[in-house]
Amino acid sequence: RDARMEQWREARFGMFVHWGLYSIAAGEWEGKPNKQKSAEWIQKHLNIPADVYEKKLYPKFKPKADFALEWAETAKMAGCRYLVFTSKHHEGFAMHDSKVTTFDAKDACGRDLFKEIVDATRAQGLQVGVYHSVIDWHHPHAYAGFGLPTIKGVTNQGRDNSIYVDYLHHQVKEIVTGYGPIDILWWDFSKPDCQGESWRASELVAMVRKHQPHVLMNDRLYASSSFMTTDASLLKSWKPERGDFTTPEQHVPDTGVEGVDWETCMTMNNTWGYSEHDSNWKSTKVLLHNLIDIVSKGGNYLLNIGPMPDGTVPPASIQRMKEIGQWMNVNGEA
Ligand code: FUL
Repeated sequence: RDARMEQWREARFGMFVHWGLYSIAAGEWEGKPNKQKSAEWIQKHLNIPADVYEKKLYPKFKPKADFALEWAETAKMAGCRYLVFTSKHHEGFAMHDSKVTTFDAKDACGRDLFKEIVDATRAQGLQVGVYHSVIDWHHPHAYAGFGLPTIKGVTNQGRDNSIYVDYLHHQVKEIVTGYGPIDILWWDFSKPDCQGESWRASELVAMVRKHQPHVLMNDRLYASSSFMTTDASLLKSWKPERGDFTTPEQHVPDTGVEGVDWETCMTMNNTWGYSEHDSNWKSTKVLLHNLIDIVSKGGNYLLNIGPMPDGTVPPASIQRMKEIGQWMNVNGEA
């Protein structure tokens, strides 16, 4: 494991990218702003049925040429050594060319965006990370106890989750066999009532390892509260059989813990997915302070950008990444 972890540990700083159909909604539905954080959750927050969501957003998905180059160049400019992008978020829309659904980029816009992103990332010399949601609000058989019934009129009645889990495994197999080496698989996420074998996790992990022996995986196929709290004792209770590293979310643990690899993921404003209603940007100074704090405690920092509907990186994010890069040029390691 240590040999596999080496590059990742040395990398220290990565760029996270949340981009999907939710980016088109941009934190608003029929003129109504989503008041909650996390614009990528709009479908759930505003109780939008999957077919209504698809009908409205899918036809509008028209990425610009070379958006992936812009992402990879932004990461490189900031001094990131890896990039993790959403191949599928909870909404269920897949960036790769999937043979088991038409709810994917290839069918929506005629392009395999997964390939475009992986190629651009590699071309900049960055490690490739894939965020893949095991939660799926689109698949008709998926249920997971993530409040699915809170979307009005949707219940788990008549759903056979094992059909969805087959689909999940199939899509992951397409990803790990179709695009060359993948460095990181970033699963998201589980809760006590749906975790581990609910996803047939051991089989899934074994299949991934067979095709990608060196890939690193986070621990979110298993429920864990460590990603929601600052208490380092939760890092201490972490169990390595859950994955290669753990993922405190939106915070920096009080201290690092010997033997536990961890990565803080964080937004620059309040949302992961793009929102026109969120301008609560952290300053570059705060972001750099976090980076230094994290690195000094032995962790990695995965800093998020939420591109606009056509893939353009918001100017406020570009500016911060640029300033971080300037600081890195003067103070960072070679
Ligand atoms: C969370 C997700 O629900 C958010 O939308 C985001 O992707 C974050 C990194 O993980 O658990």
